[in-house]
Amino acid sequence: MAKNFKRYLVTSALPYANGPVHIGHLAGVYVPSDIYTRYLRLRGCDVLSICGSDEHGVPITIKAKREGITPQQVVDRYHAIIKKSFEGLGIAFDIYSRTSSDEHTRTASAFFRKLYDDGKFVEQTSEQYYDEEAKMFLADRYIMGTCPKCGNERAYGDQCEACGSTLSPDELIEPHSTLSGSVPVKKQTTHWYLPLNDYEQMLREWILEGHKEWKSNVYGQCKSWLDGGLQPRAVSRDLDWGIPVPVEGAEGKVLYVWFDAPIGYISATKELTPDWEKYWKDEETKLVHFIGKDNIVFHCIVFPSMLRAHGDYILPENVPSNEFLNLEGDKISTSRNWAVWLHEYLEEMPGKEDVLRYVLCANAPETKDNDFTWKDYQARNNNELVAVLGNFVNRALVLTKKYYDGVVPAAGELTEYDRATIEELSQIKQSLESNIENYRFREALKDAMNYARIGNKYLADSEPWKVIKTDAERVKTILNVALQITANIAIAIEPFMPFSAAKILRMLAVEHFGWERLGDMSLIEAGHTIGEPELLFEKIEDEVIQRQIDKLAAIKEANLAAEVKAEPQKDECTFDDFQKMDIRVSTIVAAEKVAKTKKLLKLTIDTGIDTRTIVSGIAEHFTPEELVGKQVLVLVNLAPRELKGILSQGMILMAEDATGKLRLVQPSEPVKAGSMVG
Ligand code: B3M
Ligand code: ZN
Repeated sequence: MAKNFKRYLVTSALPYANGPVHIGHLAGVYVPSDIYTRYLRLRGCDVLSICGSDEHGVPITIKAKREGITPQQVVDRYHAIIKKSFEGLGIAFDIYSRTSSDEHTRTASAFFRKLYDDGKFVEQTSEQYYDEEAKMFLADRYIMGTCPKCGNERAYGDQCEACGSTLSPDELIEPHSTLSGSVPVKKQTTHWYLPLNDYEQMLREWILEGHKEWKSNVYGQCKSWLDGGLQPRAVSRDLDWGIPVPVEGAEGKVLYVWFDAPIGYISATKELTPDWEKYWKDEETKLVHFIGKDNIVFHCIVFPSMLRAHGDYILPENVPSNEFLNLEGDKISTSRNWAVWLHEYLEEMPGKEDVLRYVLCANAPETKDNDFTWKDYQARNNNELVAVLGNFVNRALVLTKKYYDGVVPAAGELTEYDRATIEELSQIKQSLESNIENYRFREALKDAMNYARIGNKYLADSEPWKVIKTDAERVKTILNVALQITANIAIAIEPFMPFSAAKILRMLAVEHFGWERLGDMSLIEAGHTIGEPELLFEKIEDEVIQRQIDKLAAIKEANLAAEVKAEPQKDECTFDDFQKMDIRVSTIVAAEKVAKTKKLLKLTIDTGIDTRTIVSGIAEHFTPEELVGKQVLVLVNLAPRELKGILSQGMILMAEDATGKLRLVQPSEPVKAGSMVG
């Protein structure tokens, strides 16, 4: 049963401050949560939107080690980049905080302490891997070894990235510490566990019975966790980065990052308002967590158990989570740099904030994984934003300027067709609202765009540019209707494309309207003078897109090169073996393709000893023209052999790069032909 809420508390997953934000994060979490909160604000609801950087955890300490800086330096750098880029895209959080803040340390410590004092934890001692050289316990990510499933020698203690298996450190064959390289030993350590099994019944009733309306991916994951039976989960770690466990004798132990991070939502709300408790502790607040699908268990099972164990807090009403967005057919990956990074996008595509917001929403992975491609980005911009939305708004404004010097004409009597159009428009609002309220943002965006589609059709059918010659009065009505539709568009698209909504209002020279005015066909009064029309969106040319595609191609090539492992060394040879080879600097004097073959080139070579012919299988790598005049190294005493009826006397030395492309091996400076190599 739909419940009426007094206020909303919207949280967006706290991004790890170990890298910038990319389009996958945006499509999965931040664009949807921003649409949702902007909509609620427009409706005049009491809503807070909370986010911040997640600054603890092992990935941050690993990044710091790798770069030779401190974890604090890592999080300072990325917190600043992430915060600024969110602002740049118009993601309007009420607060963007960070889990290294004092308020958070206080709040998370107090939360732990209360559970501890109330006896909600169980203490357990277990054996864990310890690095005797680095003198510390090893987080799973700090242990490497051979994957028992696929034989990859660089599998981590929690996962093998080669075959995707989830592992535990005990499963690794020949484990070693990535910190010192030494073989870790098992050592006893004590930790605090939250017995999730104690909350199983509560979770079953609350989710499986009470929230059947949750998205099927979220509900399904919860069900399979619950059906599998819950186990106690450690809420502390042996690590030197994080919030110290606030218990005596717990030196060297910190709160597990997934214990402290969700409490970050609470700390940030506290920082924002002294009134924070009513958002967290009053049943009339609707709490909604926007998250990525890899965070479902923490937000639906672990955090609610923590909140219940504490006792004072409400539980989320919904936990909308999207699937993953891929990029040009490949999984987005921070470590492989396979992403479109928000801060780079904002720099390289200035003024195109709404284009990205639009594309990521129109193509959001709401029910299945989806793919972002630059071609699709271009097509959506050119065919939808420019051709439909921009075109309609521009025609309405430009014609008003042209015929009436920008003064809004009064509408005369409406025709049947006008009425039918207005009727069609009036149908949209309800669907738009219900789609947003039920987290179907793609459909909602289609609804919002429908105002422009209908407007476009209205102008195309009514042809004011023709009618002006025969019935000037009628054109006044047409343009009045078109301007009312334009103003409605400014309201409807605001949650999705706030920059463009503001621009339309500026061009109309009117103040901001609230959501309740949506559907009103008298938003703009007759006699009002509009502002200067400008293009709402610009066509994106092929070159601009090609630059982005090329950038990704370069990343792919670099990744490939990094992945290719050098061949193992060949069997030993003696100095005499080597001496037998006669390698000479030579010059290619002529080159031609060998007829009826794809791969062969016939080369005429000046070896300094003689001029001879070599047939080489390199026609797919070089054109004859580019070879002529080049110096190369030639093994001249290789036994001659016949290829396609041509006697080949020697072999040209080549190097193969990571992509399989051949390159000539040349002296760094020109050398006299015939010079010996050795
Ligand atoms: N930092 C995980 C992530 O970025 C995490 C979310 C925390 S939400 C409390 O996938
Ligand atoms: Zn594996």
